[in-house]
Amino acid sequence: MSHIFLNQVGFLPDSEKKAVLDFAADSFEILNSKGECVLSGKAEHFGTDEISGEDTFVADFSGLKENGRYKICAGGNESVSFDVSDNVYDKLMKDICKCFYFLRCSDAMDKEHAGEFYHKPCHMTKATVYGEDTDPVDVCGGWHDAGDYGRYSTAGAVAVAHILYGVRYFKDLLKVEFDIPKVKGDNGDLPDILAEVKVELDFLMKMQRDNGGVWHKVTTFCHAPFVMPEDDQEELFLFPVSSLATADIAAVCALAAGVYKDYDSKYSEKLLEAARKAYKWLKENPEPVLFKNAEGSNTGEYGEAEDISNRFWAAASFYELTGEKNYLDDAISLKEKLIDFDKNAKAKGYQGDVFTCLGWAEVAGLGSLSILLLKEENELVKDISSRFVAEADRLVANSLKNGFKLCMEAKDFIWGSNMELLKYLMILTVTDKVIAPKKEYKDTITSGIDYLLGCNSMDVSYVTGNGEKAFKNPHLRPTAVDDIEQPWPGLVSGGPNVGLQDERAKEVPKNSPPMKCYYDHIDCYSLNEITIYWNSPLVFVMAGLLS
Ligand code: G3I
Ligand code: 9MR
Ligand code: ZN
Repeated sequence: MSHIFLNQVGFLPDSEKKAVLDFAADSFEILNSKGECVLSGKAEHFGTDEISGEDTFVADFSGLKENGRYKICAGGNESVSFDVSDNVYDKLMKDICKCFYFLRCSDAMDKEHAGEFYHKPCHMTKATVYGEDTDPVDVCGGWHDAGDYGRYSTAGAVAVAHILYGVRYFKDLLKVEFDIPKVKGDNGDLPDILAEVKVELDFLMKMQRDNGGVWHKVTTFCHAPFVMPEDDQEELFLFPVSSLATADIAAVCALAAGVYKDYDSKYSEKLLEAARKAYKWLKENPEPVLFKNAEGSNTGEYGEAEDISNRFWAAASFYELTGEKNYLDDAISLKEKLIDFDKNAKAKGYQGDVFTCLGWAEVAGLGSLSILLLKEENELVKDISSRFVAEADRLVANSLKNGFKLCMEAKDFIWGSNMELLKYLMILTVTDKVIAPKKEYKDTITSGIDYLLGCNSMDVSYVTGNGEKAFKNPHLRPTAVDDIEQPWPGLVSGGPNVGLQDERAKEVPKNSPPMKCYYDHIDCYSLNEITIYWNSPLVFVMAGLLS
């Protein structure tokens, strides 16, 4: 069967526009909604590559700038309809933000705002402190992490960070409205995005012990079966404090203190106090306290090889907030320490420069985002800037190696590959917007969004409800059991993963190319789960794209 792969949502009028064909066509035509041809051209042969498994032909129709709904036709094949408009991503933006509301835990949801996706109060019992004989603790609130019902401190901090850095870099994100309950601030209602993020911040602060250390996670001992959240009634456990969680909470609360200052000064002070307590704990505990699951427990581990990147993020975030020199000194010495660690690391969970890593494990890049917000020119700012430029150039070079102009390599197709992509798009966005604007960066971002929304050899949009062939079967417990035909819109799939790390994934044909190691099946947690920190980088990237 022949395919015309393209972004199934559509394009901004001034962006590059292309479709990728897996067949040769003498010409292609763009038809408007009346069926009239408004543009034609020839699809150029690109050839094969290492990731897509296709011999590709590229139809460039960047000249199409007029608002409207169109299709592309070539060689007797017709694409899905797509739009060209300044508002083309408005629905997507609302959807990807509203997802966090649908993932709310406890009793923070109401029928008016949740509609058919409402769930009853869940996980309201106090949590047992694992391995200790202390009183159970109230840690109600926050967002469910993903397809499972765990709540994990580092994952939560990173998701919040993507969004709040989005707010810091791109103010218009504060204008996005997505129909959630209003929350009062100092001068009227908080912007929706800050009201939603506050839900997770409130929870993250509850995860802090009196001595400043932060519990790594709160989950049942093992993953719940496929049930609604209110029916998951097993005992909740708070698993041990880690320096990873403590540093991430120090960093994100300092970041948030700066953001909420202008909207709710008392809340900002509370955040700052939590951040300072966490930082003090880090100083008192200079040795890494990493994390391993308790014997027999199978909920998310979120293990990391080092805590230096987390401490670097905390120091950088504090320096950006306070301007106090001791934090800059800390950031500089942690940077040297991380460079040393990185040099000797055997298995690296990332490609490229560690100071551009924006994931749940390596978070030094989040520290870099704080450094790049500084209004001063110092050696650290210069060094981080040049690392971002080098990484952005590496990504542009990657994009020239395949017909999809995708900035990924074969080794990026791991569990959560769509996040690998989105982290790259964040780097390109920051480099393009605040360091060294370049058309190539912008075009590579566009190609990445195109890939996510359907211009890929799976011919699928990886965002639910967005695109005619959007994936429909996320590994997401409520979706599995709620008897509603479609999942809620705006969920980002983990995406192709050559590791095929679950039973159902073994049904993917052997030796499939990286881009095709995917299956839209509810069982496929290693290919098709959703998480808060796969949605959050898309919020950042879209905010940049629309600014
Ligand atoms: O670091 C190695 C790298 O060196 C190697 O080249 C590559 C090849 O497979 O693998 C890399 O490690 C992968 C790691 O993610 C990188 O981030 C592992 O194989 C892979 O198993 C691991 O997957 C993580 C998964 O949990 C299993 O631990 C995902 O990143 C992470 O997003 C996911 O998180 C889960 C939570 O545990 C529970 N909640 C849902 C959530 C999403 O699935
Ligand atoms: O549903 C779980 C998913 O959220 C996790 O990412 C994944 C890896 O930790 O585990 C899933 O739960 C599976 C469990 O680990 C093993 N039995 C099957 C569960 C999914 O049906
Ligand atoms: Zn819950």
